[in-house]
Amino acid sequence: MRPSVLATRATFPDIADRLRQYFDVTDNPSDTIWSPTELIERLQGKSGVMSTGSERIDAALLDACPELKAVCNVGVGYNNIDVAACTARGVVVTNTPDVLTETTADYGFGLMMATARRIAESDRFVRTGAWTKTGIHDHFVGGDIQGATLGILGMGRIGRGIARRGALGFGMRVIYHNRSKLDAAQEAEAGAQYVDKQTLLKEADHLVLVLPYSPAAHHTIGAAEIALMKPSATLTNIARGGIVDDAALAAALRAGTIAAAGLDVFEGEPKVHADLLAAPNTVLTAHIGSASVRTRRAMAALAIDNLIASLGYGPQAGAPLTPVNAVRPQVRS
Ligand code: 8YV
Repeated sequence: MRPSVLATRATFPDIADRLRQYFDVTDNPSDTIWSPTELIERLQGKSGVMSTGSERIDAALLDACPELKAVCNVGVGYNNIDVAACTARGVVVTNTPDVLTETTADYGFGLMMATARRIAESDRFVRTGAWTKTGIHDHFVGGDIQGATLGILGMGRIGRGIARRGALGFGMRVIYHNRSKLDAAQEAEAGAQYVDKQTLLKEADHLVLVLPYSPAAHHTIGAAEIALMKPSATLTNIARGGIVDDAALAAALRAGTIAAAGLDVFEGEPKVHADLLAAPNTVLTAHIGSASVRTRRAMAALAIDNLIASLGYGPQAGAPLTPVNAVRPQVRS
């Protein structure tokens, strides 16, 4: 009997067809967001799931779905998955790193630029019809990128990509803070210099957050951290909601503690804090850092190849391409 798998969100049909070569597939063409109970119902009898950040895979779900053997997430981040609970139950977990690095670094850099140069704010102004004269001295003046200091918190693959763009493309001084310091060769390649967190906050003209979410990283940036930043500084978050205390950020933006914020991720998204929605000096986007057609297709393809391999089938049988835990699946074919 062919194993059954579940794809929780609508994906590219031509790529998803590959799954049907090996499995009976239940998918979600209408892209409905299922409640935890609905998800558990749909996972009954399924050996594998192609999941996304919208679904929480925790111990309670795993206990209710004992046949589940593989959780293959579409996304480099996997804070929606309790990896320890999966490992303890022999469930393979995979993610989709690398294929999204450059696209997401492009986006982080672009959001930072849009924020510093007030692009969205000016766009909104033009649309109101209130533009009657081309201003000179105080007309949407923002912060420079060229020659400014770029601060990066979290220096994984995407952080290093953003650093390279700043150092090589825009002549920025790039400083970073990370749990571990890069080695000299990596620092030279990224054009970035390690500093402590306080120095990063104090010296960055534009601070970009790219660290993974974990409970320990909750509210890494709150009122106290924002207070250390320059009043002219910008803050860009492409990491995860919850890394920033959104209420504290909204208050700081209103008070002029910092100049502006570019946010692609939010606490409790897709809900957005009302004070952030109301703040003129924000650029708010809908968690689209990796959203280029090529990259989203590559992410889906990688997640599908991981699922096939994790259930012991296909050319990579038993050896998922990008595993998160060390559970080794049985080979079936
Ligand atoms: C995904 C992301 O779109 O890769 C990640 O971690 O945040 C995004 O690229 C999101 O996770 C959807 O699952």
